[in-house]
Amino acid sequence: MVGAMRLIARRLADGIGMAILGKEFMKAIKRASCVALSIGATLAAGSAHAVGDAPGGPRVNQLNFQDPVTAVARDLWGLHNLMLIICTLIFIGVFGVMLYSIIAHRKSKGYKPANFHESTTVEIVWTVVPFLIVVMMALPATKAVIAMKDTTNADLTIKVTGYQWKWGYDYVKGPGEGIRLISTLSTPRAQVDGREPKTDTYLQEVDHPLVVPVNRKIRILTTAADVIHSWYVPAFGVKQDAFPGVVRDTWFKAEKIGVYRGFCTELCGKEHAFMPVVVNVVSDADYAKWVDATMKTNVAVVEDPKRDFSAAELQARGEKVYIANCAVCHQANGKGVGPFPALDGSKVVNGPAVDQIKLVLHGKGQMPSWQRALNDIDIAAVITYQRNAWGNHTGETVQPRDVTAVRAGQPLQAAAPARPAQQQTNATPLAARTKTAA
Ligand code: HEC
Ligand SMILES: [Cu+2]
Repeated sequence: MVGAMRLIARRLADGIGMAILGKEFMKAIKRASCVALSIGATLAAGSAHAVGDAPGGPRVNQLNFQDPVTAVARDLWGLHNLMLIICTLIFIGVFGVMLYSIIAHRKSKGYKPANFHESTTVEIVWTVVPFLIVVMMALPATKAVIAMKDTTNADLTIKVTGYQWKWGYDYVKGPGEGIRLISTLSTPRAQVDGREPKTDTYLQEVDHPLVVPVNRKIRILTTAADVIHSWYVPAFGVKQDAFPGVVRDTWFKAEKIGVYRGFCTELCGKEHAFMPVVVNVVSDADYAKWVDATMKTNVAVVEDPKRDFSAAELQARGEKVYIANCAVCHQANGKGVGPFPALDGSKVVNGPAVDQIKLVLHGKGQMPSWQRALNDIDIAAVITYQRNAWGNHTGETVQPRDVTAVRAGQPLQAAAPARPAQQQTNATPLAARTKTAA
């Protein structure tokens, strides 16, 4: 019965619609509703997939703030609740009086409205009462803001640099001084593309998390190398914009050992959603151990960009740098995709090395500049890798000091910049290079 009625109604609507809008338009509407239906079905299927709480991140269906682990985050939580209570009380008060007046003094009961103008008493009351409420709200809020800005007496100072699209961490003062980390998303692309099931830390995991000791005051200096980013860790109550050319600061003192997750909160381009923040809070002893181990392997501290690197070393390192930074656009197989050119067989990659170094350092069009995001060793390694990967067989290595030279605008050691015909020799063959170094 209902079905039949619905059918009639639809026929009627179709008829009217067609008369008014024409046949083509109705077809388009039907097609659109089909698409909407199938999107709905896909979403429903997706939500059937079990998702768990992200350890150190938000819980499933979490509505309130993340559990605070710093004094500032607790202050924020308290302020949030205080404001909510004040707003709720005002809401109940105002609407209570209003509803009561509307119902109790309604015209049908024979009430005659009062008809007065300018009551000084009322005007004073409705100025003074909100003023007191605002002061009541502003006092604790000001206290919290002042506490957030007090970055003095830090145990450890870390500079956080936002890059499109990763975070750089430089330990500039305190234990671990000199350590430099580049923190890149470690969720495999296959999960993003839906070829693999998503884990609970989907898009909230990185290769090198920031590591800090528990119960120590950590001062964070934020800056950016390209566009504005923002460093945000909800459990710490810390959110600080990172501007290119400007240094801002903030701090936190985590009171509980654990992993905490946040993200970039300033729309910074295409991969904005792919630069999470992960902070590992560890005990003093574990921190000392970590510093020790990291100092031994950390690029900036121990490795000397002036020394000669072996081809195998550069190749192995270059592959890692490539996968972490370049494969997004140029693809892991070097074949490129859409507007991103293939590097396999590319004229630039198989041409003079100096041109490739310049391009990677400075970027071009959609190709980002890497001069600040990667150090000279990484750039030399990734270029060496590209020149000898897939179908490219130049047999050449590019040494970190070549990159240093190009950065400084100097010619390469073996280069003869005055004679373009000799440009090909900019990249010394592997064998020759090894000999000159010996
Ligand atoms: C955001 C996408 C993107 C990323 C990430 C990226 N590139 Fe590129 N790359 C491009 C685009 C686009 C071009 C073409 C530039 C042009 O010619 O206008 C290009 C060109 C190149 C070329 C020249 C290829 C040719 O034949 O013209 C090289 C070499 C290169 N990129 C190396 C790298 C390296 C090394 C990395 C990683 C450190 C990297 N790219 C990361 C987008 C990207
Ligand atoms: Cu960002």
